[in-house]
Amino acid sequence: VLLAACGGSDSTQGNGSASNEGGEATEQVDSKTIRAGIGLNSEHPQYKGLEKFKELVEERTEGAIVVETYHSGQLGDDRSMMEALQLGTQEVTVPSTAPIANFVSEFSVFDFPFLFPSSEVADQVLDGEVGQGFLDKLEDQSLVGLAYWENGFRNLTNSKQAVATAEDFKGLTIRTMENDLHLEAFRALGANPTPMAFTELFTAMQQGTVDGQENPYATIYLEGYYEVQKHVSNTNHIYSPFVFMMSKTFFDSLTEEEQEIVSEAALEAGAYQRELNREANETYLANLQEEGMTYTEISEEERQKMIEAVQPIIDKYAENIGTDVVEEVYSAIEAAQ
Ligand code: TK8
Repeated sequence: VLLAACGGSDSTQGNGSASNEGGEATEQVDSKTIRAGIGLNSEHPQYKGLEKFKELVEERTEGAIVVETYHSGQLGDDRSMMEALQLGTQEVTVPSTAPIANFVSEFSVFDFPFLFPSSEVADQVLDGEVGQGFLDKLEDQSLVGLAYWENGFRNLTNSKQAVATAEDFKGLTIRTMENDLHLEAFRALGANPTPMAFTELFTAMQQGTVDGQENPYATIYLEGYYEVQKHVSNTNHIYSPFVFMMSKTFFDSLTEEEQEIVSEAALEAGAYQRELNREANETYLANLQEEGMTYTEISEEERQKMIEAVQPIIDKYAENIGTDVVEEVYSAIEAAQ
């Protein structure tokens, strides 16, 4: 694009009309473009975080990097967007860790049921050395992990029956993320799990292909699942982190200064996103009830039964991932408490 005297007039000569310096006026302004896509809609804190990232990057690079934001799976689902990053046809996405495990299997550890006791503990583990170690593993997959954001604690909804006990999972057809650990954990609970991309979920519930799903309250409310689901329980069975990642091809094409700017912006936008997300996950349970959903609390006793039901799956995956890696995560969680 040839631009004569564009926005950056303060950095050029004072009376910068197009006529006084041909060289300047016809200089090619090739700003680099980041296409950043996510699965959730524009009301979700995930998108607010992306908008914050855009604002920070465009301001700090003075427009040398332009960020285009896409929500609601406009560019694809978590898996296909990661593939696009690998191919270099998309620059940024922010998937849940569950689909990431299909690229780097160790990521499954973060999806161990009942692993993190709180968001704050998760922050410490993910933002510390252990979390960084996992981000580094993405590089082999041509992906650069820049920050952990938050999806949050997942809760079960369905259209059939209020779920109060471990027994109540029996017979429910539940959509899970595309991740074997999730699949096996729900099977162990007695449910009938069906892995599916997030982008297909609403229709699947609407058409009754699945009875239920599990996601944090923010997603359940902001995606309007109360329109097609009747019951919600605070199963809090898995804490889902998001990973803000960039195409390695693109990251490597940036100057060192630009790399620092995008890295810092991903972290800062992430801190903002986490804050909004926690507020949202706290607020929206009430909204779901206002919309007519029944709410059932899981007793400590029943949660314990759920923990026992999934323990063999956790043990199996711990062995597959490597007990040393898993132990590292466990000790970091302990140290954070
Ligand atoms: C959004 C997904 C979603 C996740 C899921 O792209 O698939 O259920 O919880 O929020 O990452």
